[in-house]
Amino acid sequence: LHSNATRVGILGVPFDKGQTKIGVGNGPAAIRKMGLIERLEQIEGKLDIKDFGDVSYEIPPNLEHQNVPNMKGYVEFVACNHKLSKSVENIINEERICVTLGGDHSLGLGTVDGHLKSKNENVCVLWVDAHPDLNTNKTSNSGNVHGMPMALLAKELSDYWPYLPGLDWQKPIISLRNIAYIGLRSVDLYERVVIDKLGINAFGMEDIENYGISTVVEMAINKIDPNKDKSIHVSFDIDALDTLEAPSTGSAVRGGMTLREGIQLMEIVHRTGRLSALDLVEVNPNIGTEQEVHRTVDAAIHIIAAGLGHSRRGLRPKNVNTLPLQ
Ligand code: 4U7
Ligand code: MN
Ligand code: MN
Ligand code: MN
Repeated sequence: LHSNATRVGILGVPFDKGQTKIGVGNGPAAIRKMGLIERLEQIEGKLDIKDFGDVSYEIPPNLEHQNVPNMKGYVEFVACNHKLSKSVENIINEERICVTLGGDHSLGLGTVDGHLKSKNENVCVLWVDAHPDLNTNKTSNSGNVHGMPMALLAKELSDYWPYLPGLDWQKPIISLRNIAYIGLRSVDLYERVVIDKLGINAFGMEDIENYGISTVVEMAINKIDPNKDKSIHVSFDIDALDTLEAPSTGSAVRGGMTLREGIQLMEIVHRTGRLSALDLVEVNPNIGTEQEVHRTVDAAIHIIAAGLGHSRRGLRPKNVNTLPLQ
């Protein structure tokens, strides 16, 4: 391989305890099985891809009997994310773009944490999602922790949490100034209050309609990385896409992004040259028909490939002179 090939690390997180539907833990296997790596190998310039397999974790004995009110699966969530954070940190330290395959979105805690540690906090996050995932255990109606990772990551919300046993490693935390949402259309009451009060960069579906996706992505990146010197983290919840594009997911909301908009978003991020981590989460192969699962997983692969440099213009031949053109 060419020495300056883009280096990529693939990491599976078959974690499903952040919500209550069966199957989201099968996401990584489904994405790999449909040929993710083979499709990435076709990208121009040849990527240097290393598959790190799936994250496994054990519950440390001192955590076993802990729990926090209205946070389902708390100990598994804490244990898995601790391990995940270290893996992501190591992969980014190897100068690889860390592509994390979920699993539910509670894993965003560990991936962003590992990224922050590796890059000395010089990180900005694009959270591409129908939902802001900004609930605390006091505001959540569901108690599902996949709706809480942003609230745990945000510096400005740290006073709103009770003591969280086993989460002391989750430092540093990130300022909401360095975070932007794209694709929002299902925002809970308190999430709305927090977004408005703290002036979080939030680009909803109506902004995509008004400005178009490329302007929205450029506005978002300009807000969170005005000097163009930050390491970019994209946490892409497949439910950001419209239900017709990605039906096999646990919290589908209609009226979402087209796959074309998702691809365009990722192409723009790729062109910055600063993408260091990409999460692709909430693909649930146990939801929907075989055809719907296929469509959803295929969409996920298109999103990842666009972020890593796949071009819709096609490949350039190595030597034009040998082509059978008259
Ligand atoms: B996902 C929800 F109430 N806000 O907290 C909640 F609408 O990672 C949904 O974005 C969370 O898929 C969705 O349970 C979490 C609900
Ligand atoms: Mn999410
Ligand atoms: Mn979501
Ligand atoms: Mn396809």
